[in-house]
Amino acid sequence: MSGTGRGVAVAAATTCAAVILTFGSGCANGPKLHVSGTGAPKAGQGSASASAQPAADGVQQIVIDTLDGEHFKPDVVFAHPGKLRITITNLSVLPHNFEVPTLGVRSETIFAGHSTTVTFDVATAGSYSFDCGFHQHDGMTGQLIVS
Ligand SMILES: [Cu+2]
Repeated sequence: MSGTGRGVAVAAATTCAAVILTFGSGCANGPKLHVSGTGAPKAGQGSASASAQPAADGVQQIVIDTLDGEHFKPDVVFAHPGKLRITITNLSVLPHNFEVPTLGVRSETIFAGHSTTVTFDVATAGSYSFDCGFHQHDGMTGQLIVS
């Protein structure tokens, strides 16, 4: 089921925010798991950057919040080549999703108060744009920077 080493593998799992607790149970970094918002916000945009961190199972992971005003936070995510697990938590009232078009990644729709996790492999360093398929035209975009 892992699909490691062969292109892009996408797995999605849905729960209501409880998925964060699941991750936390096996993570030595506990309180640091929720790393969104560690960057410096830009005026008027709420822009922030954060780095994916290895979980107990060695997979890089990060939590991205979707906020009112059609923003991702963080909207600049740093990671290293390899497997990446992203949990998107929808803190806004609108439904959102998470897409990395150039990697063929697209989460299911995430409704208010819910979370979804996508896991995929990024083999090549580079800058990958991500977006919400519903609101990308409203500027709900971000950058995944793999180096
Ligand atoms: Cu959206």
